Amino acid sequence: MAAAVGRVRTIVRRHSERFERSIPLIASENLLSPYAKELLISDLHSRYAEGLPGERYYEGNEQVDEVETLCLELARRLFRCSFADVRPTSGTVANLAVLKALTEPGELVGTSRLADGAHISSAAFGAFGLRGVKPVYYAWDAERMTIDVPRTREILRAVRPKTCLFGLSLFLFPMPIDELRPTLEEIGARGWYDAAHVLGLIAGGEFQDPLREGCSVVSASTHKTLPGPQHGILLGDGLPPELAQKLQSGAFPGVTSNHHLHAMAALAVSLAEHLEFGRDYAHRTVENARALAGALHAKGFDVVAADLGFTRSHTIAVRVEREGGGEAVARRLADAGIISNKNLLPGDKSPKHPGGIRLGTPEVTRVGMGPKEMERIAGLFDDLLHRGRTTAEVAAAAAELKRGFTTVRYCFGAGEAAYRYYDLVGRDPS
Ligand code: DSN
Repeated sequence: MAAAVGRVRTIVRRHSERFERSIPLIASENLLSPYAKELLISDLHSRYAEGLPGERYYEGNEQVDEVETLCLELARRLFRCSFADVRPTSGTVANLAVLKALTEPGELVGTSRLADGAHISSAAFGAFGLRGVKPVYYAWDAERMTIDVPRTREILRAVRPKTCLFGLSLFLFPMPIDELRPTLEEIGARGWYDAAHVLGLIAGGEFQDPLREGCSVVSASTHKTLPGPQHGILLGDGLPPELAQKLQSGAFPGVTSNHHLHAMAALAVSLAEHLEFGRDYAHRTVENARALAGALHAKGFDVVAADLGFTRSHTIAVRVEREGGGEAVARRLADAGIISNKNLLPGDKSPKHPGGIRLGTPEVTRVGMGPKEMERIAGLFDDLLHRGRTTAEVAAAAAELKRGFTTVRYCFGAGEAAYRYYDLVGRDPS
């Protein structure tokens, strides 16, 4: 089996080298800082700590308690709120904890459709289905890429769900929570916001702040625009104590047994770093998204929401039917070293044939790229998809562009290698 160990190491090394040469444009991905990454291989990885600091079911948790207490303080400070729980192990697990706390099986919950950009948590085959709640879909304004407020008011008044979820995975513009707030109050519904995509932008002051706009609970993953570890978080402000307690018991024992202590410690570092560097990082991430969208538009690509300035987040969407459709284009780009994903866009005829691709700037910003590099990336798209340059030529140009951008920024220890395989033991076993 030594050969298998060596083989896994080789494959992961190849993966790391590939990403070092590539232009990573997945909107939900990012890079960890060196100080956060180091904690993922600390001894915390080997331990159990069920419960809350000071109320554990295992011995040996004194240092874990200190780290988790600090992590909670940092989360409350970064998001200017009174409640945090850092035990959900992912965004979907955080959503399940909220569903357990706020809903009962059989209830109706307001949300957006998958085809309008919602996360799979809202689907019958996702977290909603697991909790046994049924979606009530908001009306969608495909021109403005956001909820259609007047029609949604009518739907909510007719159906009266007790919980309304806001937040998307194709998240171009803030959601009209402020405008819907009077209707939520009228029908007695609680606002819940899935901030996974925009968490770092909210903290950096670049996106709507759902806790200030009337949502009482926020759930999120912590590794997209917040450049932290793969993990989850719950936030709230001024919650009634019984609701805070329900969220905590939703997290444990509801949907986790142990939480992932190494990731929680890495999250504490990422939150501290975002307090220090997050405003600048969030600003540049959005600036880059708009620059990339503008440059693609100028090269004849059908970038969604051109009349509205393309985006106010880290994400843009491009209709690529003319270039061969979402699936074919995403594959061609990946072969040429540009990593994106195919994406359903409103109006697509079949969910099996997405007409678009989704592009995000969290990672290219994290390695120090700016608007000039966004122009160059748009040029690579044009060369490959409009001008007939070969895959090999574009891959070489992408790798050349990336050569100057392989270290992380906006963190302590900035300038450290970002993609390298961490070779702890050196040789392969024999
Ligand atoms: N699937 C992720 C995304 O790419 O948006 C969210 O969990």
